Amino acid sequence: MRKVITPRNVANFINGQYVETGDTFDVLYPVTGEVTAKVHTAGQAEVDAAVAAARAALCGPWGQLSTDERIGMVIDIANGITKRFDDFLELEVLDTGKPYSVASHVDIPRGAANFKAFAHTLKEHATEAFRMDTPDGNGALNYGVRRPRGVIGIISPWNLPLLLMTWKAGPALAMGNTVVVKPSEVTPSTASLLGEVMNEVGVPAGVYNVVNGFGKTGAMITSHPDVDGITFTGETVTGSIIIKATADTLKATSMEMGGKNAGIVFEDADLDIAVKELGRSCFLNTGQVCLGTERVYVHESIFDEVRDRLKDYAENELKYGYPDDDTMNFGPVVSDEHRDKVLSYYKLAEEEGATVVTGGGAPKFGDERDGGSWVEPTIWTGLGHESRVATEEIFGPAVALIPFSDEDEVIRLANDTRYGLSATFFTRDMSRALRVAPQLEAGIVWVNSWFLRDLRTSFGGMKQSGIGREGGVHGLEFYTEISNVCIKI
Ligand code: NAD
Ligand code: 6OD
Repeated sequence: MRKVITPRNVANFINGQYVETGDTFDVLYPVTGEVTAKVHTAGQAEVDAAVAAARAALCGPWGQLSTDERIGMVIDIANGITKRFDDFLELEVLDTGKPYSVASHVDIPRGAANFKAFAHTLKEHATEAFRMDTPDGNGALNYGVRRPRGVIGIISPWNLPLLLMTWKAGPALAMGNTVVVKPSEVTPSTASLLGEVMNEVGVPAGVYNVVNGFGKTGAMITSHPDVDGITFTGETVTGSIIIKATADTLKATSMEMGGKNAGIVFEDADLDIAVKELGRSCFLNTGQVCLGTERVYVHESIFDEVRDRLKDYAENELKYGYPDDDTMNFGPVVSDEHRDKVLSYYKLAEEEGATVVTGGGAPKFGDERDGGSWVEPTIWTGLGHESRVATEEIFGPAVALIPFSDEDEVIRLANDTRYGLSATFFTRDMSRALRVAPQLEAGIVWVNSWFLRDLRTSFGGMKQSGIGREGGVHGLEFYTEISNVCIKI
């Protein structure tokens, strides 16, 4: 159903209070293009205040909590999100235009889970200890001590706004840090709302801060002398700028960036599973998932069948509509700017000689949705492995199908990219699964599935898709500092 939209104010959240600056920009509802929010831009004064609050909070009541008390508070944050589930859901849908069916199953539950999953991590993982020999025969004992890194700057993107911000804020707070968050300018609302939950559950002022704005505001955090670490998710180009910006103040960085993830369908695959999982990996969230698949190598013997079945999936399983329509599972992309980028690749694909199997344009509704940011799910054949469309990240609901003939060849093709975030392949042959998986140059490999996440596992990209790993115990490396204590006996 069409929503009646009254634009909201989205304020910064600094030292436990909402701060408006009067310098606002608009967020548009991608379903129709209407203004849904006016966002108060943070300037240097607000960023300085947020960082100062975060630094002071490290030594205040937050820093004095026992580990068990902090774990309890982090679990309260998770429960606080669940209690306000519908409020988070509504704002995420207004900012992104995604279907409720997607946001209620993916974004908001993971927002809460990201706090629960890391609540106990620091407590449950022993640090190292080594006894060493010394010339006097008495020896010495070395043991590691972990402490929070300090003030963490979180710079997050728009595709899964709450999920990807809390993926960093969850472990950061669980391990005793304080944070200054700069959400995407396109989707700032849920990060701001989380400030209310922090106050409701009694998180001390200054522990969680949000500053809004464009890259310029983000740059004030990445170059700030009082920020100890930057964790970033976004485009590779932005990541490179951020790494340079952190050099003068020598900050630790954790970088999760772009991808051009490969899918592979071997000739022995269960095609029911392959088509269903590839349908999700190419089109879920309108193709705006960093782990999604934009190039699928299909064994030549089953190429036509896979092409036809994926076409059927795109044309019959994906349904446009208003976000609250229960049968709807395919929304707009996040903005007109992003729609134009995706459509430029649709045009380029034809220039590069693609055959359009389905889609290739923008839908027309004949109603107010024609003011929104919609594109069609699109499948191409006939593109070369080295075409721009098959090598550059589109970040939309579009996939190139490319035939291959043998295993070594397809491993080489899958790895022939500057990226290395994820890969997903389909086979019934367990020996092949075990043989191929470790040869794929990707931080995350799925076999006969996609986006099946256990938060205890490592997460991150190789090559230009990322530096560092988060998730489970791996987050300890970034969110804590280890000191070695050596005691001579
Ligand atoms: P983006 O890089 O444009 O923006 C990400 C964030 O960086 C935003 O908050 C933005 O305001 C901020 N920013 C921009 N310039 C900055 C600067 N100079 N200094 C500091 N901050 C700055 O990315 P996006 O368009 O929001 O997100 C889409 C991209 O994110 C895609 O490339 C996608 O692959 C990637 N992504 C990666 C992962 C992962 O886990 N590897 C997850 C999700 C998205
Ligand atoms: O599942 C996760 O933990 C995660 N960080 C997913 C990222 C998805 C990218 O769009």
